[in-house]
Amino acid sequence: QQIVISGVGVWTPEHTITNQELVDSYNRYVDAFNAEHEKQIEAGETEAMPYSSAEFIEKASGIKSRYIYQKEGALDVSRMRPKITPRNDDELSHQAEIAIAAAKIALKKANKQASDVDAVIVSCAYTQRAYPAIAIEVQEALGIEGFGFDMLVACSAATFGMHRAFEMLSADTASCVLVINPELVSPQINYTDRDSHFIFGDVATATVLEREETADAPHMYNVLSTKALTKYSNNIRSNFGYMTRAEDVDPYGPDKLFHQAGRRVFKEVCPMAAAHLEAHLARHNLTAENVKRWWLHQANINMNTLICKRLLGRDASQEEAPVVLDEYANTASAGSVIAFGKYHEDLSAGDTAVLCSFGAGYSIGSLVLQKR
Ligand code: CO8
Repeated sequence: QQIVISGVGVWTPEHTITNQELVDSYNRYVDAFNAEHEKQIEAGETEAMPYSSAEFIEKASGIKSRYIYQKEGALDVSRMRPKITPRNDDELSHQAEIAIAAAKIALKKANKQASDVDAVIVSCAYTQRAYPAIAIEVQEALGIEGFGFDMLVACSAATFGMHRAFEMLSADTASCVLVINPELVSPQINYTDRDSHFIFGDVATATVLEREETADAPHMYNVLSTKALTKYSNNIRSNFGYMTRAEDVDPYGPDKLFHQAGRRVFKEVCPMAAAHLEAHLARHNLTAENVKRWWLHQANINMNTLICKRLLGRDASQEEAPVVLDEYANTASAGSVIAFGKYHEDLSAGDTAVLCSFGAGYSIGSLVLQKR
């Protein structure tokens, strides 16, 4: 039976931070730190913090700006983290709120009511609590009968969530699945680290998957197949977790936030992703030349350029492999879904396209799609 993606939704926060705003705040923090530690720095006991630069950021990453759920606090040098007001247990949680906003857009695109859905997967890099599942909170708020669960797969959470939906639909354990990626990542960004302060932005994306018999929307994609790969690596890591309280360590320490060996990630993940995609296409007797559009993970412009060069033997155009990094930055697992959401309506029936994530884990997830 044919499984289709019948709708996709992208919810974008209202606040932005440009590279220059980010750098100005970080550099003020550096001045304050270096002044405060002047004596230790002179004595060689402490290293002076280096400045960040907007030019470096754009050149190294392709990022010009990013969205943030709550801007207050993130650029305040006495705080350097967003200020998010806690909500009571009987109020809708922040992450459920943005998940629902994306889900509603995806449902509308798919011509579906919440009552048509019978499974909800919330899949993202972090959930704001362990339980009850954000997916079950979303299910309740939307009035969905059935079941829901949360999944964490960092950069590949969105594709792996879609894979699970594909399998549930194939196995007939669900008839219409909502996969939601509320990537509220800003609380995990170390705004005092110039190597990573620019990388991430907040967003929420959602997709609706169902069998073709029930699907009825103007722009739908057959899922021809899925392919996943994971390989353990410490090069992208966050040690934040529920054990921190018992470990008597600083809950805000830098190792508790996102950190990475970016160069190594770049070197190791690019060839893995290209080989993975070639192998996936080969299953359908296809090569890269047969692919009309690539909705690739959006971590770094140079990564996407390199992967496309490996696959095509040349640069890919913005039309072939749309980039949303400049506006959204890296949004963990949601990047390829944003690219898909914004650039999928113009393809013709029968066109082949690929959606693919790659990153922390390491994890790679792909779907070979065909426009209906
Ligand atoms: N301003 C000025 N200079 C800087 C800055 C800055 N902001 N940052 C670094 N530099 C300096 C470095 O210190 C270095 O100086 P030196 O040569 O003196 O040591 C020099 O610039 C060059 O630094 P790099 O070699 O690190 O620079 P690169 O060209 O490699 O670019 C990148 C750095 C952009 C990080 C690049 O390596 C990269 O993108 N790699 C791939 C990273 C990647 O894809 N990561 C995946 C991210 S994980 C993910 O997608 C989801 C995880 C879960 C979500 C987490 C949410 C919080």
